[in-house]
Amino acid sequence: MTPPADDRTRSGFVTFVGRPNVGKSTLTNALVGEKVAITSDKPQTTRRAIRGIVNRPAGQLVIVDTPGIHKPRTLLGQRLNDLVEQVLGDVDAIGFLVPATEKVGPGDRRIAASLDGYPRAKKVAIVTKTDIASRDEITERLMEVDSLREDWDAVIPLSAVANEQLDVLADELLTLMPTGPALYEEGVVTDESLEDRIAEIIREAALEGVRDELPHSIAVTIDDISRRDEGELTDIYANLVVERDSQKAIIIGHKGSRLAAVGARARAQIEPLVGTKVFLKLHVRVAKEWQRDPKQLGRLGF
Ligand SMILES: Nc1nc2c(ncn2[C@@H]2O[C@H](COP(=O)(O)OP(=O)(O)OP(=O)(O)O)[C@@H](O)[C@H]2O)c(=O)[nH]1
Ligand SMILES: [Mg+2]
Repeated sequence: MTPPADDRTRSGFVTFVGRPNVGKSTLTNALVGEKVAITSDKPQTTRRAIRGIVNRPAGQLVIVDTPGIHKPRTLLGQRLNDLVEQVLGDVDAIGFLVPATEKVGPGDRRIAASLDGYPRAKKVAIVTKTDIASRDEITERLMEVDSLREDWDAVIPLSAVANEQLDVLADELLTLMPTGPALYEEGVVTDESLEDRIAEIIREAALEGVRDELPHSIAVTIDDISRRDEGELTDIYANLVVERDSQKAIIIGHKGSRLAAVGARARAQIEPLVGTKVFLKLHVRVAKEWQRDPKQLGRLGF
């Protein structure tokens, strides 16, 4: 069979936006079918614009997962919001996410209204987390979201965790894309570098079980990745960066127990990614108030 001509397939860029923690990254991963973006129950997990590629018979979606939009309290927060704005200016469609379990609030309204600034992009409202919402909640949320804008191309309820209605969303988004050939080769799921993916996996492991301000204070850098033992082992030297000495003590834990658990969790995910056994050496480093310091932010890639 000959593949369909380019003018019969569609391809383009979609970004998911919404408050922190609404499920943008979880949805990105579910559509891609592989974890390309880390997720957590802490707000502001995503700090980069991460591309996930979705291939379907009718075409290709390049999903750009973005940080949650919030009232910034640090320079980092400001830069993350700016990043979202930049991405929004470039995409063919915007998926605006609201969880079925929470009433639409001022933050959601502000984000929905800000989409006026992107007249070229198609707009789809997505009510997420339907697996943990009641029927009444879902209906109420669909109505609330529907009334936020007049120009939704679609309003779709779904669950990324329970895999409900994901095909409906993917099909709808594809119909909104321009015609054209695939933008990434088949088999490619993201254009994130291996180093960045590893750093993110370590950060995700470090986010588990920490509270309050600490999740925001954690950053990860990689010093070195190298193979040894005829390529059967990968050595990874990484830094867990925090903002204060007190946080360093928490991250390390009693006799290093917390840090060891973080390393074990991260390694379990890194090994299948690199395809070898991994020796992971984590070093905890303090960069005072890095979230507010332009120089430090630059060094950490923001
Ligand atoms: N039950 C349920 N939980 C979900 C669903 N989608 C996301 N979650 C959970 O919601 C939390 C936040 O998910 P993320 O995907 O990290 O949210 P996000 O919008 O990317 O968050 P930021 O990157 O911080 O802006 C995690 O604990 C997810 O497991 C869903 O469809 N159902
Ligand atoms: Mg995210």
